[in-house]
Amino acid sequence: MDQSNRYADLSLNEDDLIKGDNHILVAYTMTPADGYGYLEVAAHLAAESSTGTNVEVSTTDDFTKGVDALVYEIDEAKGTMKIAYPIDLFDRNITDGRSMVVSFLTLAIGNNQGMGDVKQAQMQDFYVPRKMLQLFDGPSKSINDLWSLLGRDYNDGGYISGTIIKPKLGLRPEPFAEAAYQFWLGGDFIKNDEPQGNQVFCPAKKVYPLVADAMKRAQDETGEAKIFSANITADDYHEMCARADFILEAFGSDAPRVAFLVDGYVGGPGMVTTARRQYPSQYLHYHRAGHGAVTSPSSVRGYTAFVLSKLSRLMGASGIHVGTMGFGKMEGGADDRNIAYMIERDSADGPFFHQEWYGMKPTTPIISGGMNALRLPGFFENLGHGNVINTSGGGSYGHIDSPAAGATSLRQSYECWKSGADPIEFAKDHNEFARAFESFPGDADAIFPGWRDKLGVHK
Ligand code: CAP
Ligand code: MG
Repeated sequence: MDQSNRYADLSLNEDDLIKGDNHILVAYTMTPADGYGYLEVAAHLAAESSTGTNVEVSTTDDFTKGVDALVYEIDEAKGTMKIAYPIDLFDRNITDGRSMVVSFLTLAIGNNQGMGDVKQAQMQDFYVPRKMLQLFDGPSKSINDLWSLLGRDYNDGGYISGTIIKPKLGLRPEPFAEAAYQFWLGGDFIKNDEPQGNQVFCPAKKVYPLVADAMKRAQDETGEAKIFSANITADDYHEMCARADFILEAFGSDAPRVAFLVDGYVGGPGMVTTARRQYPSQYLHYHRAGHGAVTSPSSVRGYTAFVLSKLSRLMGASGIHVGTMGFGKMEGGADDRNIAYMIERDSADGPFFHQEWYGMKPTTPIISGGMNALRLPGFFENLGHGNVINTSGGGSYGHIDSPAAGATSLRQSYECWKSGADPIEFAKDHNEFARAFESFPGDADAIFPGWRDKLGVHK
């Protein structure tokens, strides 16, 4: 049934909708299934995403029609469409009247993902009006708080060198804590890997006190503050809180420098919000493991990595993994820098919509995935700055000298880029950075051809 007479109004003007401050706007790529018209399917998608179904129902009244989502733009040639969602459609907390991301997802990317007349539909961007933006939690802590905890300038603390305890699984408590200590002798920030939690061979109640002791010893030895991002991901709310409470108690006076890691894609907005609202004093680290199922460039459904990152800021993630923009091991490209800009700035352009954040705290771009000291300079050059958290697992524990040398090589890599120095020349005076070339010879060959002769390194 063609519902475009009700769920489409192509005369609507986007600037007017934005001025009206009463609609969330969403842009999708969409291809109708064979035999269906473009506007017909777009309108059906709007119906199913708001007040309708596939047929008219007798219970609809005039008020209902007043909150219809409306298709206001289509470009059949490009395969894109835009829907204006009245903000009153979205669910509000009965506890405090605020908004919830899960309601936005249920409507804007819910049933419309499985309709028989849609061949593919993927959310590319969305715009949140100020009136609605103010109802989302947003981050409680940001990179500024980490810089402060690290004793740096609150507004410009620069690069945070980090790692992930590797191997991903299989370490028992003592070697786990030792791996942490060894990295902290050169680096700032350590995270649990995304599946690390309370494995039977590495009980949380055994390992976290040892990691806390490792942090204390590394701080004493280096004279520098250190940060640990502890994974509190769990299906159950009470389990999450039990983990968080135990970890904070285990770290004691160092607890302010404990961030909480949540596997936010597989856990969902509810899990992220549990961490955000129950532990607002801790930096909230959103790991996005699994997101590729919907965000991979090969996907034609769900939403993009850009959308996921923007959603995470609304949820209150202090930082989210944004990929390595073509410089690491995961999918992504140089243009993904717009993801970083959207979550770290107060005003930014997405692929379809400009967004003002009106002072909502920024979400830190967290850079991880196959990174090492050799790959970082190109990354920083592409992004244009190094005010990020970088977690290099292989790039630290794969350094041929030590995890601490790996950590130092990351820091030196940032200093090299920031100073504008030539990396080969810089390596001649910075041993850990130079040894990264020998640690990752494949990368060295690809990024710095002729490095062996220039550095006097022979096989
Ligand atoms: C990186 C990592 C990260 C992924 C995340 C891993 O380890 O810990 O979880 O890269 O990807 O488990 O692979 P390495 P993204 O540093 O050893 O590669 O940040 O793109 O979500
Ligand atoms: Mg990982």
